[in-house]
Amino acid sequence: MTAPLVGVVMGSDSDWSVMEAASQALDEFGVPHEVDVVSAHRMPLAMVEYGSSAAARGLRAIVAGAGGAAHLPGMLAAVTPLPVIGVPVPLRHLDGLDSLLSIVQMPAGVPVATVSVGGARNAGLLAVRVLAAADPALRQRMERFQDGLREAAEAKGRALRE
Ligand code: RP5
Repeated sequence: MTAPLVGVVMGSDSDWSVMEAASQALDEFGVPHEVDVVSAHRMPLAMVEYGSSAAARGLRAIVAGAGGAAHLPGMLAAVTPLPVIGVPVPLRHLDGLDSLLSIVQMPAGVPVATVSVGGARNAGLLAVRVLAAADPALRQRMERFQDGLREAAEAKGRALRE
């Protein structure tokens, strides 16, 4: 089995229906990754251990999703030098605004790259770009993917004009 390069973690298994899209994006680009529940509030010591050992275990980026008082991405960023991409998971109340603000308003010095509410697919794609910066073959796959986006948009324009 190939060693994972990205960790996709979430505060609860109830986040999986949103976070699955990050894992799918990584699969599309053939990026080996691991998936786990790492709760900042319910298992704080395991969360610190996960973050502080991530780089030494060979991970190059972490995608972390959480909802409500969404402290997981920020706390991981506090204990790892790796790039952390935060996904605000929308819950039943407040439409994910609480999750977004909990993740995005980090103090200077401890960055979290925050995607849109529910934007797990973009988080996965951003992790691919992080890896692609030092991997020409992966960068080429990303360029082909972007070509596909452009071609699809152009085709829609053509269809409207016809
Ligand atoms: C957060 O609390 C999790 O990330 C999840 O979004 C939310 C609710 O968790 P459950 O009560 O569904 O386990 O920490």
